[in-house]
Amino acid sequence: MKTFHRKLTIFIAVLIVIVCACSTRGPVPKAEEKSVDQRLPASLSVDKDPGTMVLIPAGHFMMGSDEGQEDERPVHSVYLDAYYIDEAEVTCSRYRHFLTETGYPPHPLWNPEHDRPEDPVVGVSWNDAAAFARWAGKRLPTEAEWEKAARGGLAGKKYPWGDEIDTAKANYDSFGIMPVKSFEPNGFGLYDLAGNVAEWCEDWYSDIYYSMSPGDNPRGPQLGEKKVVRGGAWYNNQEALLIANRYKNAPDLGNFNTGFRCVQSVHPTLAR
Ligand SMILES: [Ca+2]
Ligand SMILES: [Ca+2]
Repeated sequence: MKTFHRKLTIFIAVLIVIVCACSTRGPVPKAEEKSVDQRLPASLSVDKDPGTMVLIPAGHFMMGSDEGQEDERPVHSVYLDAYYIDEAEVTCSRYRHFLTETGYPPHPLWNPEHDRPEDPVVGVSWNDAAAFARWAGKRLPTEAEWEKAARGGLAGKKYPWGDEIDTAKANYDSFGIMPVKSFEPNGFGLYDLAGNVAEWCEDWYSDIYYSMSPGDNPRGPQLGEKKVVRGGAWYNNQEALLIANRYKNAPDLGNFNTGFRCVQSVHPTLAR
């Protein structure tokens, strides 16, 4: 009888352990996806170009707008792997460092006597921006990476902070460039996605790309004539600053309105 009682006690104990183990198991795939991002540092900077980069977690977002221009339609779901993006536009100070280190030829609008160090660099062609990014061990953002970053974790909003805009929120309708980070950051801690200087993206531009875009880490059309430019600039009106607004320019041309920021893919060793 004693033996029977002992066996019964052991059986109940084992049963309790099994029940507890089962009840503490959460939804496994979701928990695993989250834990990869949780192991990554929230921000980092690289030695060559020590501007702060912010982690944008892996996941889906809705890209485009059904209320904007034809090339912003249709709104479609896009999944992106985690990546890091510069919190600010590349400054004159950062660009000067690149020129000094590499001997890369300065663009025609480069004017070190008059350029303030914390102003975003302008006058850079897409080729110049891509050369800077390569040197820094970074790259230009895909159009989807730029838009996800600009949305700051909000869904379906017109601007990086919401639907209303005024000149206390961004540099537009103004008389010139302002130092980076002159306005509040968005929900991801990123500055000046809307306004100040427009920003080069990696992708070739196509007005019909959204109707054929892959849903998983889209990289733009294979070929094109112009590169995507996003975010609007200091001289633009508020319509140009809409997150979904798409613009483009020839890759060998620079102007007074366009600069860039860089991204970096999550290094496999960091994600482990
Ligand atoms: Ca900008
Ligand atoms: Ca447009």
